[in-house]
This record gives sequence, structure tokens and C-alpha cells, in this order.
Amino acid sequence: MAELEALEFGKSDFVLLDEVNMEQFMENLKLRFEMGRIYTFIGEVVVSVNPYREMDIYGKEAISAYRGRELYENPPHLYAVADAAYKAMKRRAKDTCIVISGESGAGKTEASKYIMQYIAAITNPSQREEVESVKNVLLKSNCVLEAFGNAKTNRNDNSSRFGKYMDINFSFSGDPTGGHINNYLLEKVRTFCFTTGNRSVKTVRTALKVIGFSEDEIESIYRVLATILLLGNIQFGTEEEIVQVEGDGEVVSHIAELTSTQPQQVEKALLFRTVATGGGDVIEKGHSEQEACFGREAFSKALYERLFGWIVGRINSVIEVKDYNPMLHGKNTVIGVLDIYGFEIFDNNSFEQFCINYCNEKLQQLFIELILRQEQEEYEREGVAWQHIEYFNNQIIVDLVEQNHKGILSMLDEACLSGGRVTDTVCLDSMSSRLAQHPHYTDRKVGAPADKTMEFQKHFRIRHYAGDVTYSVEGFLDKNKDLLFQDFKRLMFNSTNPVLKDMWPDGGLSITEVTKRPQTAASLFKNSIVALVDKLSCKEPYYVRCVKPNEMKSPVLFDAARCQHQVAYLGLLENVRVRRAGFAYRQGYSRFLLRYKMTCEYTWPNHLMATDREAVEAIVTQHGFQDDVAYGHTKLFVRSPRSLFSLEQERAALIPILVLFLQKVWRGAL
Ligand code: AD9
Ligand code: MG
Repeated sequence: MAELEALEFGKSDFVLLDEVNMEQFMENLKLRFEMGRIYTFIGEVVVSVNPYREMDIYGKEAISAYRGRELYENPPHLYAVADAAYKAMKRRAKDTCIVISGESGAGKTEASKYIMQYIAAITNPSQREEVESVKNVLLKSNCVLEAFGNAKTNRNDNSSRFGKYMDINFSFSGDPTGGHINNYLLEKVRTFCFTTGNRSVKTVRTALKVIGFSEDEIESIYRVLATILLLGNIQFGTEEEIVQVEGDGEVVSHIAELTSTQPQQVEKALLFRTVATGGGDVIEKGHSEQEACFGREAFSKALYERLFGWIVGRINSVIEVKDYNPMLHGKNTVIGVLDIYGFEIFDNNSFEQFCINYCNEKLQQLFIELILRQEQEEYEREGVAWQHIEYFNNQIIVDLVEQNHKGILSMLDEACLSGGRVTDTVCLDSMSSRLAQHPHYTDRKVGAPADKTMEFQKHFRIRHYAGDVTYSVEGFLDKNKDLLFQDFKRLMFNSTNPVLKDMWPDGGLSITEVTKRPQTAASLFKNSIVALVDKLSCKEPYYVRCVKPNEMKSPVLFDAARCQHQVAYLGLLENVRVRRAGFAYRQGYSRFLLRYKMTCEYTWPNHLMATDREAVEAIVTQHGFQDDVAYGHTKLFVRSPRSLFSLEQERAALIPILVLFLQKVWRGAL
């Protein structure tokens, strides 16, 4: 019982705090972490603190304790949220989604895996073979994506370098029928990550096979990986003003062999680029040594990105729901699980942080909209008066970043498309003059002097909903252009290995087509995030907010300052306030009666009133919190959790007495 547990281990729901302020919030979070209670609710949101040790709370018993129960009947747990999402999906045929956010190493990916395992455990009780195989593929896909998309970083030994959104489709009977994965902003910089981590090559190979990759495909994957490694050995030198690949050509030949291309073509792609002249001619231009190095880097990153995208696409082709006939099978419902990097504030923030933080602004916007909208809709449905909730609407920051023509993304794109003349600094100057009046944008000259260690000429600062972040513009434009010479694309498109060719469909375009208007990294990212938000916004959302307790991966250390920082930028206090401003708890009349009828003489053992609602009124009045509630058409709404808390306490105190009483009745003692 969540409320009983709260007595010993702090408050199991932050809405139960005596006062909503940072001090009390942190005190409760710390106490619970130290007591080994890593999960705490804020209403239906679960706040999780990474325990950095194995917890004995994910076993079979735990799963059955949460299965089909109401949220507050058990201590806070991921399973409670997973079950709530599953119930909404199954009972009410609602599409739901579980959004897991938090910074690197906070425990998002682990949480998403526990949620998937829970769903796998509670579905398909009759063990139908076709459902089992779908489940198996869904679970195995995690292993493969982690193998190729995770890396050891200094913040997390198993860090996901991509955002992942996975839809799981369910049949009318509530069993998984398939799914779809979207990946976001793979961090290409860490190209050699797939060899690290605790997954052996064999495990990955097995997982690939289970999913349905053919031997040829698996072979091709390893060929691409080897190519990426070999590209690292390519060096350039200049002799008599001619740039060439150093060495005897062995590495180039090896790469050609791996990619099923010709050594001369590989060498040519490394040393030359094809350009369309103003007059419409196509010429070949030799690289400088620096350009050749840049090209090589871009090529190996692109190989990695294309490979990853291709693997995701291939998994999707296996798990996508086929031959689903709604007339025959009923409505096909979905639970989406989003595991995405949280807000990032580093010492040096670049283009990647800018994109990630923009994504978090979008998710925050959605969070506000959905939570408030949901509340409002429920109040309207139940005929309860709606009261306005004050909150900070971050739309203004979203606009600052994404608005057409006026937003930062548009300005970056403009700079990128205006040819080679505009440098990062020039672009920054223009941005700063155009955004000088914006309340959430600070010009470098104003923002910088306080921090003398920064080279302030190259920075701008955004006041995000989660706090101020100073971005260094250095490299912004190059990263946004994400330039890969068409020659490499063509090289791969001409590979005689059909799998490799398949990864580079755009390699078939002619040079004049390509130069027209290439899409920038920022606009691609924006489109994918807008699509993600569209997907999420039509679903009933559930949230898991992950907090990382310390930087040392220690199971005992609670770094209060670090945690407080995360609590602030996850907007958790605001979340508690919103939750408390409305009605903290709501419960259908009959369920409420079932649970609390023992606490009132008029309702125990059975009430004699005309309706359940009247009986509930009797309980509420007897306990004296009639001013704290509203009566909906089918539900009771309780404003302050404390009212419910006192009921829970009374109920808990009565249970042993009742049990004793009943035992005596059974034994015939009474
Ligand atoms: V990143 O943004 O991908 O860099 P995540 O995904 O937030 O990050 P992850 O889930 O990978 O973090 O957790 C990091 C490590 O914390 C894991 O490898 C575990 O060692 C540890 N962890 C996280 N959650 C749990 C848990 N519930 N129980 C035990 C955990 N250990
Ligand atoms: Mg992760």
C-alpha cells in the first residue's frame, strides 16, 4: 500500500508533501533513495533514481503484484506505469505512450527494458507461438540496437547515442502483434563504439539471426564495420603538390574488397570530388590534404549512420504488422515507448546539445499540453468545474528555435545555403542582431563577462525552460551542412553487394540534382521531432522521469546539488504544482466504496442508499473533507491528497482488527 509505505520511507507521492518547495522535494527524494526506494510518484508520473546496484524488485512476484492493479494500490514502480498504460490500451482501446526522459546515465534505457519485459510477461498467457515469436523479436531488437548504437562514454558505460521511439502494436485481445522503431539523431562521432560494451559478437549475431537477418546481411554488416575501422588507417600525404593516399595501396584494396567496389574508384573518391560548374559543366576537382581528411571522416561517419538506419529499417520490416484486418481482428492499438536523451548542459555545448535541448523543449511543450488537456477533458466529461492552472508555457522558446524565417534553425539553414562565405562567427553576429530583443536569447557580449574562462566571442545563450545554456557556435555550420561528397555516395551505390547498395539509394543521383538544395542536419532533425510529437500527441501519455544520483556510478552517494539541478530541469516541482492545483486523486464511486466502506458506519458492510455516489458522500462527510472534493458523474475527485491519506491510514488501522474479528467468526468464537 503506497500510502502506508510512505510513513516509513518518506512520501511515496510527491503530491503528499506538506509544502511544495525544492527543499522538501529534495529531502524526500534523498530519504527514499537512501532507503532503497528508487521510485516515487507524482500522480501518475514515476520519478526514478538510478540505484547503481541490482534491485530485487523486478521478479515474477513483483510482476504479479502489479498486474491489473490500480496505481496507488502498490508502492511506486515502473510496473505500475506500464500496467496503467497497458490497461488503458486494453480496456479503453486507447493508444498510449510512455515517455522516459532524463540525462545520460539516469537509467532511461534500463527503465524502457523493464517496461518491455513487464509487457512481455503479462501478455500472451496462452503462449501462442506466433505471439511469442513477435515478443522475442521485439526484445531482441533492443540487444541489436544497443550493440550498434551504444557506446562507453565517461558518463555512462552503456550510453545510447541515439533516441529511440518504439511502437508496440496490440491485437484486440491485448497481445503484441508487431511494432515499429524510429531512431533520432544518432551521434555519429563515436564511430567505433560497437566493439565495446558487454555484448559479445556472438550474442549480437544470434540476436540478428533471431530477428531474421540473412547470412548475407549479417556478413555485410560486419564488412561495413571493418571498412569503418580501416578508413581510420588511411593517411594522406602531398608530393609535388599532388595529394595522395600514403602507403602501397593495401588498405585501399582491402576497403574495395570489403565494399565490393574497385580500388581505383575508392582511391578516386578519397582524393577528388565532382562539382558542377556555373556553366553546367561537371568537373573533377582534387582535394587538398585537409579536404581529403575531412572527406574520409565524413565518409566513415556516414557509413555508420547509414548502417544503423538500415538495421533499424530492416528490423522494422520484420516486426511491422502485416495482414492486419480491423474487421477481423478488432482495433489495433499501440503502446509507444520513448527513450530519449534529456536536457544536456555541459561545460562546452555544441550543435548536438542545441538539437537535444530543442527536442526537450518540444517534449516539455507536449507534456504541458497533454497533462493539462487531459485534466481539462476529464473535468468536462465528469461535469466538474475546471479551474485554470498557472504554468510557464515554453512555446516562446520553441518558437525561438523553430519558427520559419525568424527562428535559429532557419537562420542556420540560411547561412549554410548561402555558399561558403558565411562562417560560424558571421552567422552568430547576424543571429544576435536579429534576436537582440528576444527575452530568451542573450547576445554573447552581455552574457559572457561573468565567466572569464570562456572565449565569449563565439557563444550565444538560450534561456531554456530548464535553465540557461551557453552554446559555442564553433562547428555549428559544418555540423548542420553535414556534408558528404556525392562521390562517396556514388561509390557505395555502385557496389556489387546489394545490401550495401541498398544503404545508399541517393548515390544514383546526378551531381546537378544533388547541388540544388540539400537538406541540413537541423531541418532533418526538426522534421523528425515534429513527426514524433505528432505521434505522441494523439496518445495517452505516461511519464518516467529519471534522475542520476551521482557522477561516480555509486549506489550510496546522493549528490544533492546534481540531483536538484535535474529536478529543476525536468520540471518536477512544476509537475507537482499542476497536479496539486487540480484534483490530486480521482476514483470511480464503486471502486472507492469497495476500498473505504469499512471506514464508515453507514456503508459497512453494505450501504442502503439509493446510489453509490450517496454512499461515497456519507464516507466523505463522516471524515470531514466534504469541502475538499467534487462529485463527478461517475467519479469522486479529491483535491488534497491528505484527505485520501487519512482515509488510507484509517483503513490500514482497521484491517488487522477486521481480520481478527473475521477469524473469530470463522472459528465460531463469536
Ligand atoms: V544514456 O542517455 O543512454 O547515456 P541512460 O539510458 O539514461 O543513459 P542507462 O539506462 O543505460 O542510462 O543506465 C546506466 C547504468 O545505470 C546501467 O548500465 C546500469 O548499470 C545502471 N542502472 C540504471 N537503472 C538501473 C536499475 N533500475 N537497476 C540497476 C540500473 N541498475
Ligand atoms: Mg540509454
